Formats: sequence, structure tokens, C-alpha cells
Amino acid sequence: MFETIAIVGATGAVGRIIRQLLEEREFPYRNIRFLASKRSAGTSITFKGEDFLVEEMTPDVFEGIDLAIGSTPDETAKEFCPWAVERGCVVVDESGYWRMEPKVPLVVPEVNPEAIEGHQGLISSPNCSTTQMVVAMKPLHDFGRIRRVVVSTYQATSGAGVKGQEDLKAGTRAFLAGEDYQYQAFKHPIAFNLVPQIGSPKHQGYTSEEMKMVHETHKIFGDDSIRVCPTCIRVPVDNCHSESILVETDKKITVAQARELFAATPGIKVVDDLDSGKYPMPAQCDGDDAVFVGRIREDLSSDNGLAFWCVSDNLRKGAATNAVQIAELLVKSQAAV
Ligand code: A2P
Ligand code: 11C
Repeated sequence: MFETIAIVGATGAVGRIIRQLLEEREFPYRNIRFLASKRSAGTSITFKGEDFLVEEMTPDVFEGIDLAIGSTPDETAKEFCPWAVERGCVVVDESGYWRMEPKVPLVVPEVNPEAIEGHQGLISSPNCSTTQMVVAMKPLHDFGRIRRVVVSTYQATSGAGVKGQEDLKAGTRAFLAGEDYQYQAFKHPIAFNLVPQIGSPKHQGYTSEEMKMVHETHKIFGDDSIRVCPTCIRVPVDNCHSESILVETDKKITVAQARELFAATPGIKVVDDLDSGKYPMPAQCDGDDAVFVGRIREDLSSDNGLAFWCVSDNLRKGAATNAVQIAELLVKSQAAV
């Protein structure tokens, strides 16, 4: 058990869910602290029925903290992770900043739990759009070796934090009232629209969000030969990312086999009955920790292709749940020593 744990970015969209999960899952600790920016320092958070003051995150605040779970902007994580690790604190970081560092394990517990072994104080949790995809890929890859993935995402506004969610609601109200609205998190209106850019231009016409899906998938599977072609789209959905995924495998996987493989995988829920209109949808997956799959069908355009639809709560499995599961793995590995 870690004596003193902290949530860094405790006031944010993901931080709020990390708090809920630590309560729900009875994560073990003796003391808990809540850190955020100067802006929130001094405000209060109720946790397990008790009020706690939010503390400003500074280098010295990490003295005496044994485990920190962080969900902050990348630039904040760039600063605080070394502050924490230098002071002997183990960090599970949700940001994008450290993920591709060779010495930092990038972990999805259902896919590569062994990667935490030998960590050097810092463990990264992947981008939400990668996490749900690799959970769904894992049983197919183990069975038939995936050589190519074509994925289009339909990403919710909560992926852009509390401000993104506010933008969708306020932008929709303004649109309906015929008023102007100044978007805070998005460059383009998201109400009654969708935007085919998440992140910045990064590589040969692909965005940073898309390239995360390529590089993180390679790192998590330890296999750079998997070819990934992503298109990431922001849609006017409050929460839960959806993905249309086509995989091509070395060994053919039939629909029946895929359904069995998915159903036998912890963390995956299959909702797949097109005739009766049953498939995963963001509004129904909200608040659930699972990765949902449906619309499973053979690719009509290739021999060994399988297409499916995948939805998951990006704030939970895509971020908070995955980070807390990594922290649970760390507790388990301490107990095993
Ligand atoms: P704060 O609420 O004080 O700004 P979200 O992704 O929902 O926007 O949340 C981001 C989280 O990261 C919030 O808890 C936010 O705290 C925190 N954060 C942002 N910048 C800093 C910073 N410079 N130092 C510490 N925490 C930060
Ligand atoms: C989004 N996936 O939906 C992003 C948010 O690298 O953790 C998370 C970015 C990251 O906007």
C-alpha cells in the first residue's frame, strides 16, 4: 500500500472521476491529498464525506507523497513528474507528455500489464482514443495477429476537458437562440457541426491526435510493424468516444470467432444485434468502465478484414479508470515483493 496518495489535477474533468473511482474501488491509502493550480488552491473537495482543501501544486508539495495520479495539461505534467519522482513519489501520468519516452512504460492493464515491471518512478497512461482501440485489438491480435488497422474516431467534447463540455452546451444554446458564442476549447463551432482536426498538424497531413494512435499502439503492443491509418474527428457528443475500426489479420477471424474472442475478454462488453437495433452508443456507455463493441462484420473489400464499432467512456476507461487500474497493479506488485 502507498501511505500517502495524491490526485494531481483533482479539479479537472478526469480528476473528478479519479476521485469517484478511488471511492468506488476502495483504493488503499492512509492519507489523501488533492492538488491543482493556484487558481483552485484553497477551494474545497468532498471525498468520502469529508471536506479537503485543494492545494497548489509546487515542487515541495510532493515531499511525503508516495503515489500521485496525474491528469493535467501536458506542459504541467512536463514540470511536475520530475519534481515528484525526484522526491521518491511514484507517478501514474495521464498526460501525453511522457508517453513515448523509452524509459517510461505506457500501460493498458488488459493489454500489457507486464510493462510496469522495472518502472523508474513514472508510468504513463495512453491517450483515450488509443486505449479503447488497443483493448479491442488485443484478443484479435492474440488470435490472428493484426497487421493493419484503419480507424475513424468520433470523439466527444469531454476529451477537451471541462471547457470542451461547456462549449458544447453553451454553443448549442447560443446556436438555437441565434446568438454568437465565443468557443473556449475549440477553434471551430462544435454545436451542430463536426471537426476533422484534433490536436495540431504533426506528420504528413496527420494530426498529433492521429499520430498518438499510431505510436502508442506500437509501443503498447511492442510491435512497430502494425500499420495504423487513423482519422480523428470531434463530434457534438458530451462524453464517450466512438470508433469505426477495420483490422486486417494474418489469420482470418470470422464474425462468430470475433464475437467469442471479444466476449471472453475481461473489460470488453459485446452489444451486437443489428436486427433488433442493438449496438453501443455514447449515451448508453457513459459512466461505464468497459470498452463496448458491436456492428461486428467481415470486411467486404479484403480477405482477412474484420470491421466493428467500438465505444468507451473516454473520461473513465480512456483516462481515469486506466490510470487507477495502473495504480492498482502497482499496489499488487508491492504486495508480491
Ligand atoms: P485548475 O482547476 O486549478 O485549473 P481539465 O482537463 O478538465 O481542464 O483539467 C485540468 C486539471 O489540471 C485541473 O485540475 C487543473 O487545475 C489542473 N492544472 C492545470 N494547470 C495546472 C498547473 N499549472 N498546476 C497544477 N494543476 C494544473
Ligand atoms: C481528445 N484524446 O479527445 C484527446 C484528449 O493525449 O491524453 C486527451 C489527450 C491526451 O481531445
